[in-house]
Amino acid sequence: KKFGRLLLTGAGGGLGKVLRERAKPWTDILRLSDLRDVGPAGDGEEVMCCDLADNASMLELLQGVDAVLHFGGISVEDKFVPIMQANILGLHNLYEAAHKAGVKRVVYASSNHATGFYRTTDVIDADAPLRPDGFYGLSKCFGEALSRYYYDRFGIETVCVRIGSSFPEPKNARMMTTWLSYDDLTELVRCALFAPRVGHTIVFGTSDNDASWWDNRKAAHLGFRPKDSSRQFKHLFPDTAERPDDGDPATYYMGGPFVTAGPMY
Ligand code: NAI
Ligand code: 15L
Repeated sequence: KKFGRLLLTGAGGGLGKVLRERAKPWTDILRLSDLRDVGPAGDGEEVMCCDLADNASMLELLQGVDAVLHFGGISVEDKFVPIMQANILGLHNLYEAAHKAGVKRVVYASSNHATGFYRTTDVIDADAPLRPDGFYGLSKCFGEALSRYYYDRFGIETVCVRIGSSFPEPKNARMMTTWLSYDDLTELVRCALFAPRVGHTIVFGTSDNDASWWDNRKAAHLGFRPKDSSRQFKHLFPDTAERPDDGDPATYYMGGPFVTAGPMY
């Protein structure tokens, strides 16, 4: 199966660039959007740059779209107002426009920071109560609740991917647990897009790392099987298995440095 037109938001960002390369086989036309310039449209691409917070532009952006990979927005802790614009108002604009355009499915880049205030000694699944670690995490909680509402009200399916840390390689000891390789990200997004029935699903996005805080059994219907593991980078962070509780909240909360970054006023 292939989509006619797939929209990728955040196409100029770290993960957007990865998916721009890899989403081509899934669609006849890949529509790219971002606030920043994403360069000219290549083969099978369309470029329509706009601000997620601009409702009129978003109505245009979603026209003719079958499914959405929503990777745009503020991706780190920030002051409330910019987060509200991009990630809260932006999410509302996206789903209102998606509903009007008859979009069937959205893959939403949520974040582990929706549950960042759990302890690193806990193991949680998709039904654990939300415990955001800042305004950014709160905005992801809003996106998860909003997408739940649009499924219950209008039947738009969404897979909320609570991405751990998706970078070429783990950057610190915490990321040995949270790392999601680009190949596994691609496979997870593919599963989220093409699994027959997803309703409203929450899945944690990590590779098959030796340590994990997250139990994905409730997302088994996606059929996602990670192939990579942070194990290959063990030499970079040899003391990962026994990270001492040194009294630093960035060590004992899952959200790591995001817990200590905020609140920002
Ligand atoms: P990024 O910051 O590199 O990319 C986000 C893109 O969104 C940027 O190109 C930015 O210009 C665009 N953007 C920001 N505000 C916008 C607005 N108002 N209107 C339109 N576009 C706007 O972030 P990255 O790492 O690529 O993450 C992509 C998504 O995945 C984000 O939603 C982020 O929260 C989420 N995520 C990423 C993780 C990671 O490890 N990379 C971990 C957890 C979640
Ligand atoms: C996120 O949500 C961020 O978008 C990303 O930049 C990483 O810092 C990641 O979480 C993380 O928790 O490592």
